[in-house]
Amino acid sequence: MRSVCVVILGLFLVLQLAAQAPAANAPQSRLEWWTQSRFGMFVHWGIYTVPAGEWNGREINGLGEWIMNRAKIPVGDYEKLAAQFNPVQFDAEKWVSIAKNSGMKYITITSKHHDGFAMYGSNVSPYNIVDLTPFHRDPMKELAAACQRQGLKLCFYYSQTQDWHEPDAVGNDWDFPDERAKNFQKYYDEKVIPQVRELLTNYGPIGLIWFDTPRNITVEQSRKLADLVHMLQPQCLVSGRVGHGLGDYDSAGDNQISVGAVKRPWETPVTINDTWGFKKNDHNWKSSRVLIRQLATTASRGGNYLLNVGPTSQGVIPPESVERLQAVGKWMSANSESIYATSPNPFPYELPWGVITTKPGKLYLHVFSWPQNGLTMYGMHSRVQGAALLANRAPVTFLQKQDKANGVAALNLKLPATAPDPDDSVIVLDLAGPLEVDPSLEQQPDGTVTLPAHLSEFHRSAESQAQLDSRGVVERWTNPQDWMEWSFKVNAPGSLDVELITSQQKYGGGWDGQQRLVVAVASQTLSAVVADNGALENPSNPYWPYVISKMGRVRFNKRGTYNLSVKPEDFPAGQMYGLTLVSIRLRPVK
Ligand code: JFZ
Repeated sequence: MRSVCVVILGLFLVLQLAAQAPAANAPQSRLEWWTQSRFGMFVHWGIYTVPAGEWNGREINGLGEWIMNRAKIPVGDYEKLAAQFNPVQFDAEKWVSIAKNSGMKYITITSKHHDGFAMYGSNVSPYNIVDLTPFHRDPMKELAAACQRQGLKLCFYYSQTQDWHEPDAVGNDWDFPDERAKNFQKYYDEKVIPQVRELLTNYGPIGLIWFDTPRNITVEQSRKLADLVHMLQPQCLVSGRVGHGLGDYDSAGDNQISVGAVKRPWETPVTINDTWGFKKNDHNWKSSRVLIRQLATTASRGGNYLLNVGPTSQGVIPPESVERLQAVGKWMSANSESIYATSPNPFPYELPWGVITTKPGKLYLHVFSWPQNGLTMYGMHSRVQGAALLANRAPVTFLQKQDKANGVAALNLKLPATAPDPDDSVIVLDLAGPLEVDPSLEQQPDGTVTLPAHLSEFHRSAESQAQLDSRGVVERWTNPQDWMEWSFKVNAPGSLDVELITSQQKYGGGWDGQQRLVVAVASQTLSAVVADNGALENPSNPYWPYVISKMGRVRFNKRGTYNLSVKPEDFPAGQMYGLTLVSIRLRPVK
């Protein structure tokens, strides 16, 4: 038993190290403040907030900050918005305290978005807020001072490749349709490099530069930008979207929270409604419950949560955003210990009731779905010496059993009847020694077994199109030669219903069913066709629920380790997306 534990501990440490290894190009010290923060504010602010989603009396679909592109507004017309941009209600101290009171540790603001308009006083181009608007102030100077005073890091978003104002840059094909006439290098040398230099010279210490949409930038151009940032401010981070993997950390797709084991430090940018830049008709606000759970979930997967606000042309952060940030702040004031400077979930799989974060000697259980009869956890080999509700330190009664006969190490927590915090009640466990967990997949106390695609042994044929995306989902399984298998432990024998959980594409939309699959487990085989038999909440994206397909029922007669395989039997030809597999789920028959 002892040696098994040591091996497991060893495996766990290796997994932990891999999960936290920084990018080769980022020294640990540069990343430290950032990985400890876990939570930042994104601010999209520019002259696109004057039209606020409407052009010539017509509502323009898409993101508010993309209106120039979506409505194909000529440069000469768009430029006129500058004269109407006068954010007299802008108050840097207020913005920074809204961020700070919600628990955020840094602010990343658009210094220049794709429209090319600099939101700071630039000597490189007169196309900027100080020179062209009646406001004539430099909000970045004021934010830098307010951040210094209130102890937050200021960071700049900078669109390096797209610049719809410049004839030589990428993106504007309505004013500058002749692609061959474009000299990207000239735009890059004469605007991008000197503007990035200004941003890192005139505003004190900058936490990071959030480059975006690398598009067709070359390796040399990405590298020179990253080097320039590090040369001017060695502690300043470079975002993954600088291009060619040259950033100090990875950026997930917008509004995507990865589920798989991400090997590099990563961040997810998230909108509170559906736009980054203010749109007057976008009222699709996420609830504060969704935001709190996304923050905890991102931390449990080792990432940073960058939550966006889109202030108006008056300089006001929408009250709907402020309300929600205040609710997150209220939760953080009691629970931030379970977010800042935490390490991810030590188990390779997700738990049915919520998510886990850790610190040396501590395990934080973020309970989203409050169990009726207390909470039982398997696989905890560390001895627990105390348990309490984090928010008020109320002790939680617990019992830990090491049942060697069947290999189940169970921890039982006795809980009050109702959730103390319906958004996320955090229970903190005090560990007597180093963290030791059993990383193998096993049936959970509620009887379910979840077999995630990213933890399978995936037998891919040479012609396979399938790949694991950054969510930990297998996309484009179209090849009938590919198959998957898992091994897992059954703790409570009996009959289980087998379900296949599939997803839309990473950025939403696109789902193919009708594939016939064979599931083999415990000397039984099930043959079924992938169909839409219901929806399941998608933790990565509230707008695109997963699809449940019923595969049939299997019986396990005794405890033990089993192998389950999924093999194609008949795949329809010519599918565009193929199977997009999240997991196999086995659930006890009611
Ligand atoms: C970009 C911008 O175009 C957008 O306006 C906003 O600033 C956002 C934060 O970033 O949009 C993207 C960039 C990358 C992805 C999605 C949207 N992506 O990788 O999924």
